[in-house]
Amino acid sequence: MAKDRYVAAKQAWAEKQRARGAAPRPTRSADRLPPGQKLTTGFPVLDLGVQPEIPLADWRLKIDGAVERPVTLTWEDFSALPQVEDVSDFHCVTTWSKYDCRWGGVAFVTLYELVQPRHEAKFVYFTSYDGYSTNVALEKCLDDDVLVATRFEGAPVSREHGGPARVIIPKLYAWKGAKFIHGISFLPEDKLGFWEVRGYSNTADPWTEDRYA
Ligand SMILES: Nc1nc2c(c(=O)[nH]1)N[C@H]1C(S)=C(S)[C@@H](COP(=O)(O)O)O[C@H]1N2
Ligand SMILES: [Mo]
Repeated sequence: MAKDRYVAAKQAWAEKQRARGAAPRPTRSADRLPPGQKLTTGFPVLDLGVQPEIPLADWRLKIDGAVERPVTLTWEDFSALPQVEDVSDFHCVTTWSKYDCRWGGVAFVTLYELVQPRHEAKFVYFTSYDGYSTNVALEKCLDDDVLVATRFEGAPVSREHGGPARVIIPKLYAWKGAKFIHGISFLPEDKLGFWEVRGYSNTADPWTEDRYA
């Protein structure tokens, strides 16, 4: 199952990379705003009251758990991985949505490929430099629009928006995307994150208004 998703995502990424610059982006459907959401043109900031300052020389991304090859990446290591760019919509559970966010960074599937999760890995647990955490089913992370982003609209992701690097999972409410990312663990069993233990939905689908558990 995860393998099929993985292959499909790799294929979709290849197609997107090929199409970039060649063809204009197809017009999206008119009903792209999920129920109960309002469109914003600004970019609100949501955090736990801490915006950690992480010098790039000190930044690390540890990827471990049920994987064949756990790694701890430096900024240099991370920057040497294949970089992609993707435009997606952003939906916050507090009812604002932002269209056409252009993120750049490393596709989640690239990290998946790097560490080689074992077959028992079914969930992903993300941890951040500000003490935040969140959890997502592995198959949701393998969609072709999921990335660990270091760039927003062509510039480095700002500290308030989760720089140096943050996770983007466009199809889920944005609390599932950890800012200030520090660790990614592949787990056989699910483990609830910061908001998930505080009553937020574990699945977080904006299209079904799956806000609270
Ligand atoms: N590390 C960390 N990541 C986080 C959060 C946080 O408080 N800390 N808030 C989440 C929530 S609730 C949302 S809506 C988005 C907000 O991202 P933004 O501040 O760039 O709008 O980040 C998510 N990721
Ligand atoms: Mo949020």
